[in-house]
Amino acid sequence: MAKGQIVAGCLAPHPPHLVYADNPPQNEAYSEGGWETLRWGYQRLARKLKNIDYDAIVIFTPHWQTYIGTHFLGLPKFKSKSVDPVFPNLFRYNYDLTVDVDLAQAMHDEANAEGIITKMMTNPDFRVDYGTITSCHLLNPEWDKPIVTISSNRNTHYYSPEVMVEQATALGRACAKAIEESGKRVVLVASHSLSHRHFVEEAPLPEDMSREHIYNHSQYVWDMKIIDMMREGKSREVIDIMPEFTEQTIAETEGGGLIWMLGAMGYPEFPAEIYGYQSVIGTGNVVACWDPNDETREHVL
Ligand code: 2X7
Ligand code: FE2
Repeated sequence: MAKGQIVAGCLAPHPPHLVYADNPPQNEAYSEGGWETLRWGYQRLARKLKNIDYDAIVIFTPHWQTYIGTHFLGLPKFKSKSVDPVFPNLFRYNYDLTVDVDLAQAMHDEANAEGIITKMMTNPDFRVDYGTITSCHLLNPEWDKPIVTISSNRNTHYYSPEVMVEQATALGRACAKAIEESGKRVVLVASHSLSHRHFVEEAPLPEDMSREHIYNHSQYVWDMKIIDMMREGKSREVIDIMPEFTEQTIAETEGGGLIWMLGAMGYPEFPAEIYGYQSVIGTGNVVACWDPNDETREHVL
């Protein structure tokens, strides 16, 4: 059997606004659009993924927060309605998704061997978080690939951003090993924004783009710094600076997604493809992809 491999790594933010703005049949709310810079970027990345041969999407989400250990979706099917607790007006999404349980179990076992406390989620009534649904919907609206969702243990808050770097790195190493041994071709997804200060009052019409803007210049400067480093292939430096970035911008990197993904990919030294940057309720969001294949990697933006 050929060794499995990571065929792409995506940084895929999950403001539910982006699904709301797309008006897919699964979502109950109706919008007049909005946030096109991000949505068109996502559409371009989704087209790229269609041309890559892969077996499963593995996604790490900060909105499935676990306080004891790291959990993995552990049943072949999950079907329910995902409602954003903060924006139920925008996001009530009926999902029916398939899980690659073998891959989830292999990652669980390897993580366990690394000394990480782990658990398989086998409650059929478990409601999948909106981070998973939003990023997966935007990257693969057809939902024609099985997924594995990995929860975010609250290391940053229990301990510190430095402990998060250590734990998420160990988890990335374990997942990479499980993928290699599985023989599968896998797309990794870190589902989160960058800087995360946001508005505290919603516009009367959420998709009114005259109300959307960067919330705080310092946060914007930090985001641009991180994105420049991604473009320059400095992923190790991105991780080195992550504790400070996370503290200064209360970034959603606190959940560990990017650390996990770049660690699993062996800290790529090639440039990330950048598909778009835009604020959503003032938070900083970039859609980016690390394509390890020299022949298909593009300079997008
Ligand atoms: O979860 C989110 C987010 N990360 C960013 C923006 C808006 C809403 O929800
Ligand atoms: Fe979020």
